[in-house]
Amino acid sequence: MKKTNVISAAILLATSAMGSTVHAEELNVVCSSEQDHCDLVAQTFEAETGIDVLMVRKSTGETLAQVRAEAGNPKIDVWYAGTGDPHIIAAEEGLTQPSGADTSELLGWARNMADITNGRAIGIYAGALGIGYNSEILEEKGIAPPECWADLADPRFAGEVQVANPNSSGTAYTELATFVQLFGEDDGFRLLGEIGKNVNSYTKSGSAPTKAAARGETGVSISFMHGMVQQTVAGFPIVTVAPCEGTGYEVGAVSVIEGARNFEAAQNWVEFVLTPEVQALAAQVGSYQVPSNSNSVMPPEAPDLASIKLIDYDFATYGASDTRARLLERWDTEVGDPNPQQ
Ligand code: S7P
Repeated sequence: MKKTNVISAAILLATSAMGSTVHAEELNVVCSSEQDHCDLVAQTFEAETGIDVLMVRKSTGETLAQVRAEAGNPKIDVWYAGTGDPHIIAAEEGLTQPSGADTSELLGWARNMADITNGRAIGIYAGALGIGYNSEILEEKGIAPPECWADLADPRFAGEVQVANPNSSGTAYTELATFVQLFGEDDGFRLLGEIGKNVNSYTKSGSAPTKAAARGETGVSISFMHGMVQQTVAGFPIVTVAPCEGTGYEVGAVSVIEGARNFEAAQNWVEFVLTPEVQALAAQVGSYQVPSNSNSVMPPEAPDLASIKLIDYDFATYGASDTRARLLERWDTEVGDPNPQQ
């Protein structure tokens, strides 16, 4: 079957499973994955349904801020992709609503996201957090590569580490929550502060540090491993490290906004992005997360989560509004970004 036919069949199934046909002609989406991943999914959805997609790309923390600001009068219908914690927070705050999508084909971690949020957020992919380094830069400077999170606090990495700001970035919030779960809260913050002395810039978006490392602008990045693999596949000298202490991971999610003006189209979007065929599109543009549909093709480039020492990430706790607010406040006070980006 040709790819478009497969996707058409998936859409047909998705819409008929909901017992509805497509009436809306417009859908407003904020997408928190990479721009080309967002564009490909939106274009495919438009081609299959005839619904116009108006989409902007925003980091996860920024999207949560927008959804909160627009509560009661939302301009967005769907929040697609981005780390799960802020999606869980939006659900907890009543800012999103259940889509009614069928989750029976999804892997356990994706259904867990739906369970925690009473169907308001559903897992679409997973990815582990790691360390990336530019092997040419480190070799040129005679710096021994990192193997562990704790290595990044070593003075040999002075000015060489780049990571995003957890206020705007879901990736960096995953890092913060991972450190707290791995090392305990006080020691986790202590280590974040020590690494902070080596940080040259806190970026707004979570994937920016690895792109900067690929361009040779920084020696080391902290981000999701699939973004590092993307740069390696593209030919850059980026090496991906699974930190020796273990690491955390994200479950990327999709949510329908409470009060969405185009609810039916939003439901169609959710069904669409849960299909194996649409999830498999991501790898075409170098997005190598692990797809949540058990029938989707696993990109061979995707980091093998089973071979990485993963913590049992506590999504219910770290995806709680008060936990995030408290940890971010502590991060601002004890770690902090001396030059916050607007
Ligand atoms: O690039 C894809 C990805 O790593 O980005 C998402 C991330 O949450 C969005 O970026 P921010 O850190 O800027 O919020 C991940 O969900 C996704 O895997």
